[in-house]
Amino acid sequence: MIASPHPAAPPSEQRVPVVIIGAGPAGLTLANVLRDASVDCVVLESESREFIERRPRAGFIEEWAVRALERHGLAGGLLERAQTHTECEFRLGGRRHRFRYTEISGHHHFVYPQPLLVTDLVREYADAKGGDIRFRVLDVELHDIDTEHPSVSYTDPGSGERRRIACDVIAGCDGARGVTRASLPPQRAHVARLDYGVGWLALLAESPPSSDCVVFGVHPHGFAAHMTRSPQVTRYYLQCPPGDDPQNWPHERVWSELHERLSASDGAPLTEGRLIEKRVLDMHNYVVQPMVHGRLFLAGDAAHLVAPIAAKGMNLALYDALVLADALITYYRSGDAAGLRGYSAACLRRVWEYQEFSQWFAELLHGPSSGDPFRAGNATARLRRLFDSPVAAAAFAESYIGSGGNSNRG
Ligand code: RFL
Repeated sequence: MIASPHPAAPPSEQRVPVVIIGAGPAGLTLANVLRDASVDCVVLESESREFIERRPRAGFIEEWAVRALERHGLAGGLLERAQTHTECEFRLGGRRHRFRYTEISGHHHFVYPQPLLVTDLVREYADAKGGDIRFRVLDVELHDIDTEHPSVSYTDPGSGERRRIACDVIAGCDGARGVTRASLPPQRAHVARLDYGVGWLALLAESPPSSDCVVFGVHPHGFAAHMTRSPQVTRYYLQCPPGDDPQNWPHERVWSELHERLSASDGAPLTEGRLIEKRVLDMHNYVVQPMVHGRLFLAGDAAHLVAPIAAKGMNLALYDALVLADALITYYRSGDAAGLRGYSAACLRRVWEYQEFSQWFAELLHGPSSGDPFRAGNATARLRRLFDSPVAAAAFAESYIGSGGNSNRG
């Protein structure tokens, strides 16, 4: 793998060791770590800098991931501004059940909106380190990924000219709807997929949090959740039919269902606010196996999607990026390609741990409203066990905070 020396690139063509497609958490983390190790790379991003620095998404980052970013000097803003969360709460039958996972596991979550993390990572890579990142590129295409001479071409948004970059490795970090996964030959792309058959209405409300922790509402109408994002903005979810139209959920209906599904006799009422994001996500997961095809290394959502049930996707994206960065740096320093050969297996182990937990957790949340008394009974037993059995509680805490299984990356 990656053994033979490259011919010089034709003059019209640029050449770098690594082309990274996508400037999300995975691509930007990889780019920063490679740049620190003097492994040259170019990042190609289809959106503008302003757009990616505002795109709302994740908020919950696991402690191991923050510590790994910190070791690479990438957690300054996060450590300064993030909140920490140590507990979550389940509400059902009008009662609150606190789950103190930090007390059990010794680890906590950091809450830091994804756009802030992306802003920090772009600033560090492009402004502080002078890294090459090209925004608003069009029509990215991958070439010869099965050969020792892969390349990436794209249309320059300013000149309209087609450009080509020859490289050793392409890192496919372009998310769930990118071009890299779609470039895999169909006979080589083994995609394992799970559809939950439910939708989630993902909401961002311009209102302060109504609880000091994540609240999961388990209700016969469907699941609901409250998650802090910042002192001014709160994320809410409402289970809905898959493919539902967000227009079916006007302000009054959203708040009435949230009040109903998150009600607790001894809980503070929700603070309502203007809904600034309202979209329906059809809950599904997928995993591409293996995550490497020739010279194309997939990372993050390009390789696997975990429905945001247990807030895992960005954490996995960071994990992949750190494993890939380690493997590439070792390869360029010593010629040792073992890390690159082991990349897919190393990542997939954690990916499947997180997928399994997400599915288990989804059933706990969705079972009671499934209309199937057997699933509802099982889900209730699952939830009760968390509060009745210290062993079950410890297992849940470990998976929820993501501290178990593989060794964590530095
Ligand atoms: P991203 O963040 O999607 O970044 C991919 C980048 O690639 C660009 N791109 C292209 N660039 C060039 N050419 C092309 N053809 C391209 N096509 C796309 C895109 O513009 C983009 O900039 O992928 P990455 O880096 O793998 O990161 C994954 C995470 O973004 C994702 O897993 C999380 O947001 C998932 N997620 C959560 N994860 C957590 O760990 N904790 C959470 O609390 C959490 N909450 C969430 C979430 C995802 C959500 N949605 C929207 C599905 C909450 C929500 C509502």
